[in-house]
Amino acid sequence: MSLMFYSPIDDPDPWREALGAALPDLEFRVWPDDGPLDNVRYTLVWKPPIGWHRQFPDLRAILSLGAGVDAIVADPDLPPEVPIARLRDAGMAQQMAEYALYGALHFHRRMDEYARQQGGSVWQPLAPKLIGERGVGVMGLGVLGSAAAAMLARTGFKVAGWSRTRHQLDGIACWSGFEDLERFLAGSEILINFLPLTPDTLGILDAATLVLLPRGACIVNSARGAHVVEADLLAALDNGQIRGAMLDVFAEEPLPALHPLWRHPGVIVTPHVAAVTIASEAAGQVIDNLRRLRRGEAPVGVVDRAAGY
Ligand code: NDP
Ligand code: OXD
Repeated sequence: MSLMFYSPIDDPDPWREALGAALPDLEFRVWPDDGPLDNVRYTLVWKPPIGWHRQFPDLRAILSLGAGVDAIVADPDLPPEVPIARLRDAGMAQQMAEYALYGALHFHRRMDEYARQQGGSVWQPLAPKLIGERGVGVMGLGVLGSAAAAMLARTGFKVAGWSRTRHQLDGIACWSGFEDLERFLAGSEILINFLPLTPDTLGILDAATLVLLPRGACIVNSARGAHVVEADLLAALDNGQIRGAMLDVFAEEPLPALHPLWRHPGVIVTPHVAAVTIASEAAGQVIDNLRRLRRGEAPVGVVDRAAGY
């Protein structure tokens, strides 16, 4: 019985070591290899190619190396009965909250504007705003969004959150559903995205929604590039509707060298590092799920295929 590891970015060695120590009778294999395909019971994957899972006739579960599973569920050939389990936090919530806090403080304290002033040797104090009056909107109040929202609220920001179903979180004004989106966006001077990429959220930040933010709002996108219609964001940056954007994720990754977002003065680019899967933090969750599966139990963090996350 074996587990097949596939990732274009993750080093398999710490995973082989951790899983080998905890489950010595489970063969750990790294794609591509020339072993038999019919004894692969589990896969541990990041961005597997479409159609890749089809080759394992006796697959029992797909374990994601990430929190987001859009690249896995995009495969129309996945066997419907095979559960997909995603990582829940696994060391990412703290990293994500730090990224969000950094972005929120950067724009709240007008560091983007001071950086531009510095380029022209301009010494010009700008009006401050009290942190408790600065509206920060958190899109997605799941594992990562709720951790970030809590950290932002503890820091003193006026935090609102938006999710599919209604949440109740201390110190955070909670909105839900598309019927609340306009009111949520209207109070978001800094908007931070933690949504999963699903058919409902694809392109959610486009000209029609960006215009609902207060004029001069700033955006932090640490979820998925395809949430943002990049041409609409560039237009909103150019016309001043959006003052600045800190972007970790892009429709095409790596961001192509000639893409205008690289050079836009209002944009900070980071290379999909807001929250990274660290094997030493995440392996315990994967091992726990493999033990559950081998006992015939459902894994933790099963993706709702109909909802897409
Ligand atoms: P969760 O599934 O825990 O949370 C998702 C949240 O989004 C939930 O609150 C959910 O609402 C909400 N949501 C889903 N669909 C809608 C919708 N149509 N309208 C409104 N709200 C919606 O995910 P995580 O917090 O673990 O992860 C979020 C995303 O972060 C991942 O999917 C991934 O894309 C991204 N990510 C990015 C990383 C990076 O380094 N850049 C690293 C890790 C993750 P409800 O609570 O009602 O279900
Ligand atoms: C994830 C990611 O989804 O790193 O975990 O983007």
